[in-house]
Amino acid sequence: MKHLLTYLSASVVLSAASFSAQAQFAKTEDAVKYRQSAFTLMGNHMGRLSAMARGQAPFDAAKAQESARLIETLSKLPWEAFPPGSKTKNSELKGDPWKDAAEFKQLQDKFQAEVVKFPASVATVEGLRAQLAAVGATCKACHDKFKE
Ligand code: ASC
Repeated sequence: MKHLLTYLSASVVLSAASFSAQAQFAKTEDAVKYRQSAFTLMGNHMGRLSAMARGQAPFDAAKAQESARLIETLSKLPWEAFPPGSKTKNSELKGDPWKDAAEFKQLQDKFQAEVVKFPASVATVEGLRAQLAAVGATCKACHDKFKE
């Protein structure tokens, strides 16, 4: 019994180790889905904020802050889900973010630098408009280079 338990706990440790060695995704398509899920959710919340900024939805500071905080959290997720070569037919990638890794990282950093200011900037509709434009510009800079 003791040997069995030792064996079982060793296997759990080993499979956990091999899971992390494969970087969190068993298949390339899992990584693509993971990063696209994060982008889809960010896009949804950017859309809610954009509707308030344009007056298509009533401005609500609490809702705006909730969306801004979610975008801040979600903005951290996609980047580990770009394993080398994960340009698939579903991936909407253009260019080569692995060859141009420094530029890809710089575009992510600029995006995150604006996103961290988001929650504090949406207390007024003017603040929301200004920071939505700043964040959107960093989305666009990366999309222009790397998104189909
Ligand atoms: C958004 C959104 C994007 C970016 C991009 C900025 O609101 O969903 O993908 O801003 O359109 O140009």
